[in-house]
Amino acid sequence: MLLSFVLAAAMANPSDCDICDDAQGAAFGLCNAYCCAIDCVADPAHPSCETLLDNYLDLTGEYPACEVFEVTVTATADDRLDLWIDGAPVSLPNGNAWSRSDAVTVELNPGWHTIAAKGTDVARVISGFRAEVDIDGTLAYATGDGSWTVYPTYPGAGWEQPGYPTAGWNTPSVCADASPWGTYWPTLLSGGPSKWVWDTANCRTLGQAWFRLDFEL
Ligand SMILES: [Ca+2]
Ligand SMILES: [Ca+2]
Repeated sequence: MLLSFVLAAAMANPSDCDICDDAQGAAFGLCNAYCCAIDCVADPAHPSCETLLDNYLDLTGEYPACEVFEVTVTATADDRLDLWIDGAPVSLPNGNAWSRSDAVTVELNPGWHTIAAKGTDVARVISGFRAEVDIDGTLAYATGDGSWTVYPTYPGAGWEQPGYPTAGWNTPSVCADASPWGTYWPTLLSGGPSKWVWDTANCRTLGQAWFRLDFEL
């Protein structure tokens, strides 16, 4: 009965919200009720939200569109960056170019997520990792803000996977002297709030460093 009322309310104002336009049939009704008529993102404690979400998940196997986050990772490392999002490797056209960042956008659902990055130096001058993470177009995390963790030696198999235990990992150090990078700031990161970081503030240890950002949406 409540669900019928909610669906009727959603259908009464279909133009108020177009985020569910890609959903079909019953899924459209459930999405519209969840995202628009009630706005469960703003009012998750509403008594109908849990049922609506369960029904939508059962019907489609996916979250309603208003519970999908657009996450953009912009990053580079001196000299090489390898990147994983939720354990899956990401192809980086500029992975071997320290002065050029890559920007990768993925859609993620509510819950915990992991961005993993391996920085590799090729024994040249200085080493560093730099990254910014936007959620739905707003900067959420940047290297140097204390949100990342780092491990100075190979952490072991599965280190890039969600749920990998990071006890004993450290907060990356902001590189004390960024002058070797001069004015060659990586494109897309230029002027951003991120800092060059590594496992020590010296940033002359070269070698490799392993980074993780575990965050909840
Ligand atoms: Ca790069
Ligand atoms: Ca280097």
